[in-house]
Amino acid sequence: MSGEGPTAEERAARKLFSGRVDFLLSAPQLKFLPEPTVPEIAFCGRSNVGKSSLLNAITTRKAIARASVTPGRTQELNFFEVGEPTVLRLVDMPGYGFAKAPVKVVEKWKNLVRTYLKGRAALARTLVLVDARHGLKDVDREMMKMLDETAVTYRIVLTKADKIKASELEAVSARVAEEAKKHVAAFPEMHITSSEKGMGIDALRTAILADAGVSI
Ligand SMILES: Nc1nc2c(ncn2[C@@H]2O[C@H](COP(=O)(O)OP(=O)(O)OP(=O)(O)O)[C@@H](O)[C@H]2O)c(=O)[nH]1
Ligand SMILES: [Mg+2]
Repeated sequence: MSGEGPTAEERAARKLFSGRVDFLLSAPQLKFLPEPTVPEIAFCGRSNVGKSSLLNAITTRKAIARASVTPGRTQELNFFEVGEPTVLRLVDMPGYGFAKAPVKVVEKWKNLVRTYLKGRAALARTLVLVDARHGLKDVDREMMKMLDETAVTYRIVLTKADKIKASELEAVSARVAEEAKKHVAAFPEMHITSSEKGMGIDALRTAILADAGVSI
């Protein structure tokens, strides 16, 4: 990382996300989804990949989204509103690929997520989080395939970058980027982040605002 400070745009984005962020609602079923009044950005990824932590880092909060040590805790679509008045919503999705989840729970999750991702007009962008230590797993590929069939493009976000050496990080990101090329709906540009260290968060905030069409 260079020693340069944040750009004016990144500072403005940080200011917006440090301002009003409120938990709106938790939707365990489609009928509980809020009216699609503002653009939404969805956070998808394997259980324990760091979705809630990333949402906390983006909003400069410690625990607005529950970050758990128990994998698979987020079972609903959790909506957070940003801005005063609200300019966009962040959606914390349930994690997939949790081996211990009962089949019925997995089926319910798949149906909820698939229907939301395929049919949500307000969905501006999906972020697919991938653990930097592990790279893409088959469940991620399955998710990406499903997203390729939706009208919404997605950004791949590597998480927990602080947990591996720079050389390994380079190798994993090169592999993931190469594979992402084969997915029609994947953005060519990848994000490398650490919620713990704040790495890549400034850039991701401005990307989210651009995706949501929010000018700052
Ligand atoms: N070192 C490090 N740990 C992280 C980072 N992000 C998340 N973690 C840890 O990883 C674990 C899971 O993080 P969560 O944010 O709860 O993951 P999640 O994807 O929301 O998990 P589910 O909601 O259960 O699917 C927690 O113990 C976090 O503290 C990171 O950037 N660096
Ligand atoms: Mg979570």
